[in-house]
Amino acid sequence: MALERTLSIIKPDAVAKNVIGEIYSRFEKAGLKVVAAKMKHLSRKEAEGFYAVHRERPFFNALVEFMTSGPVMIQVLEGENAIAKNRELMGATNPKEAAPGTIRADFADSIDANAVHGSDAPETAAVEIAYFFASTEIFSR
Ligand code: RTP
Ligand code: MG
Repeated sequence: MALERTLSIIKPDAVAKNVIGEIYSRFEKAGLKVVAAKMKHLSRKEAEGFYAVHRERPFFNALVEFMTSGPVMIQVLEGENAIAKNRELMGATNPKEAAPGTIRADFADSIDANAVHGSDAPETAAVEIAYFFASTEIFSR
């Protein structure tokens, strides 16, 4: 098993619901460590750049609108199998399909307002982490 890093974002809906701590607690209980974190209100440009892979998708505008609607909490998680482990904790993209006990099942309202983001592969994790954090802002433990 590999020690990995992944980028996690607590989206505006979950920040507004005041569940940052509850979500961090799930990361910690699963053995994931928060090794970098910042709260930020994304500009349109930042959100568009972050989700550039989805540029041509029909939901792109709604996604950017939503991601810029309020502050987000951005963190790097580190641990064994961090990428898959985080995706497991998050649950399916659509909260209606998310397994009971997952973050999206418990805190998400819709496929747009779905509480969290998590990198989906080692390559995207590396790009997404570098998008928000300088290496001096990450504290491996
Ligand atoms: P994320 O990137 O945010 O972690 O979510 P994900 O991997 O589970 O889903 P992805 O396919 O990467 O889509 C990114 C975000 O776009 C919104 N979406 N809307 N209306 C739709 O059909 C639709 N599909 C995706 C979701 O908010 C999703 O998190
Ligand atoms: Mg994705």
